[in-house]
Amino acid sequence: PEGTVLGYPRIGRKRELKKAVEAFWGGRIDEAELESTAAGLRAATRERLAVQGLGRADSAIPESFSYYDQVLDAAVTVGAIPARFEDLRSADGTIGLPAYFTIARGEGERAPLEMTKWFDTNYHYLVPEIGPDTVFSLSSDRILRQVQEAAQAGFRTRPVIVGPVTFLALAKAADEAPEGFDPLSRLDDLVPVYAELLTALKAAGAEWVQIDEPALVSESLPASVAELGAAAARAYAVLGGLAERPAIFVAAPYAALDANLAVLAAAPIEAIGLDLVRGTVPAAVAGLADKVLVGGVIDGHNIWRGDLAAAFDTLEALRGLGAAGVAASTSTSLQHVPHDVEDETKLDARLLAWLAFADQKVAQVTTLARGLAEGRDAIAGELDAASAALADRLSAPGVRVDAVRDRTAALTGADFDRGDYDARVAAQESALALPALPLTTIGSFPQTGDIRRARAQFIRGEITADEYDGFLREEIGRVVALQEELGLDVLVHGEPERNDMVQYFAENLDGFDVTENGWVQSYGSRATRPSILWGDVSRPAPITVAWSQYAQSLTAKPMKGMLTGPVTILAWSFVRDDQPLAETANQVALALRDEIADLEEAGIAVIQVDEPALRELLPLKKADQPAYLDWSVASFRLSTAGAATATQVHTHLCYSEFGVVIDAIRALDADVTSIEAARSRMEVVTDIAASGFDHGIGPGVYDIHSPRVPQTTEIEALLRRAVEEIPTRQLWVNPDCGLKTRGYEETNASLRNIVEATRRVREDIVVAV
Ligand code: THG
Ligand code: ZN
Repeated sequence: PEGTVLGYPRIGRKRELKKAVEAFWGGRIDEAELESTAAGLRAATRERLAVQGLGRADSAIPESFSYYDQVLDAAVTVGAIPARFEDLRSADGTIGLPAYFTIARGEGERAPLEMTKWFDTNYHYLVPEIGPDTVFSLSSDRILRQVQEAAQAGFRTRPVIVGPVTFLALAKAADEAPEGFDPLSRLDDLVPVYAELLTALKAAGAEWVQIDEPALVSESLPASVAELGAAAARAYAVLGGLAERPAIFVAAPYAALDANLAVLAAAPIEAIGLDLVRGTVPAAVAGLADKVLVGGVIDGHNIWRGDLAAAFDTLEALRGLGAAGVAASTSTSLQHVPHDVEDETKLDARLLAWLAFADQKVAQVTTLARGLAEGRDAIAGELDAASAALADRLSAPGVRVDAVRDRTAALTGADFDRGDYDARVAAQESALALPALPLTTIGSFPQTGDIRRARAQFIRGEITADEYDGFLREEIGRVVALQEELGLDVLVHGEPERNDMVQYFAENLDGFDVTENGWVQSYGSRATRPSILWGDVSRPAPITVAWSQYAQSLTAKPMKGMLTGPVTILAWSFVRDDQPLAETANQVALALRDEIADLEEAGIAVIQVDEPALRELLPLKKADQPAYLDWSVASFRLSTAGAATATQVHTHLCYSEFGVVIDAIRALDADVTSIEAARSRMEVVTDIAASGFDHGIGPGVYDIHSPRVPQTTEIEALLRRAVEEIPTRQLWVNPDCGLKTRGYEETNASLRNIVEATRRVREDIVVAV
């Protein structure tokens, strides 16, 4: 076919999959009912894709469903599960749905697979654990059954699976593996199982298979690009050489394939997928003459309708490489965008015309495919309509606002610099008078059913703004009283007024809109609704000030003002693509800078600007990383550098890979940084100490991602390890992350233990001094 997409959202336009999966976990529906809901979603997807113009019988429709995660799907298909879950296999060795979910979510003392970011997206996958003794064997026929299910409904679809190189490149060494073990060393043992799968897929009626190998584009994995290429050459020599197999389409989304294009071109496969949104049309290489090149010209990462004529030009340039065929596609799976613009009823019609969610992108692909088949004239109307929408977008009110642009244009170096750190420490010490090892929390307190109910009632108009306001004030009062009773030193108001730490700011800044139904899977059954940043950003009025001021009025202890940083606001939104991210980030930063000034004016002396997503947008290509770190760090500094010397600026970062960004964290120049550390048993403090980091640091002592309450002795041991490696004057005590997803029972017990552990460690410090 001349057009396809690399994958489609799986959660359902009304999040039907989330609801069914969570009902199954809760015992409210049985496995058969879950299977039947999922089959209904798959059927609806095939039908939908066919209606948008993808062929029913030519393998253009991907079979890309997943109950939880595509990497877990691959692990279960090839039987590569950790030893601690082996007993969950059925008598015949297969891994059923309940076992699949247990591996994803853990059970009692059996930890689940670790979760981490999928390339440079906001999607999280489950990390396979591979050791020297991991046995690879086909352990699930789910993908075969989906191909057969499609055939029964009159479709010939194209099964999609994460490829063997990417699977191993993303895996971590199993606990029992020897030091230095590399999962990629097991490639030759894994490939035969993929071979068996391909042969079975052919027998099940699949004419094509899509094997996703995004690892081949990444320069940010433990294996080098050359090592990954060598692995791909070995794997695809075997798979391509099979007598009985479907045609093989290897997709390489998320960035340019660069040198590994030559590897795939030389392999005995039939089609190669290129990301031509992140990458450009490559130079010709040997081996293309018998390949189909699938040009990923429609952005799978973003929701803009975009420049369709330019996309068609790109496909025509791709034709110049002399491949056997060229097809139109998306740059990545559409799992990263919501289902359908048609489900938005409240967005401005003008904005709607600029957008393309998954269904609209499928239609764009089929338009381009028609152009490839029939010539440019056949689609001139569609190309012109897209160009007109783009022109309208560029000239629409709010997209370019002179006052906002004048302000960013006038910035100078001094606007990014807070001044001498030692002077800040002295001023803050006398302003705040905190004890050694000051105790604080990251910001949010549990979002109880009562809070969510009140918000829903307010949105539906069932309670008045005054009633809702009163409810929130009461909630803040309770949270402040609790922290005083516990004996924390720097308090927070708990953020009951926020649904989501990005959406809340998007709702209160100009230049953004939020969606009603624009859900995108984040991990497993969880999703977010990324906001749409479409115009120049400014702050029409103070956002958080009244809440912080009210909370401060309830206590003599310092109350922390709570903001989300510019990089995270960008990372967790769909961002305009018509100007450099650096420019957009500076606009957001200036809005936050104004908010900080207003917080100070209202008497707030400690202000936290969270950047949990700082690591997330790091480009996959090494050459792009320094520029990214420059502008991202600069935007944080711009947001905070207006703060007074005596104002203590905090930041918080969630994920643990600090090695990569430690220099950037230092460059943020926050007075205090809190980070995740409990799960790694404080190992990260060694990196911090070794890096010479000399500002305040709060390595988390409580893993809030688990319902477990840490014991006092355990926390005390973590703190003592931190005290050994990091000077006491730098150290803060806090949980790993916000408490939003926890219940009050665990929160109270855990915080009480943290306070007691800190008291014990403080005693020894005082004695030692
Ligand atoms: N906000 C936004 N993006 C994020 C996070 C966030 N991306 C990364 C990380 N945090 C992802 N983590 C989660 C954790 C929980 C949920 C989603 C992403 C979650 N979502 C609810 C659900 O799926 O039921 C819906 C929440 C809602 O009603 O808005 O629980 O914190 N922007
Ligand atoms: Zn966090």
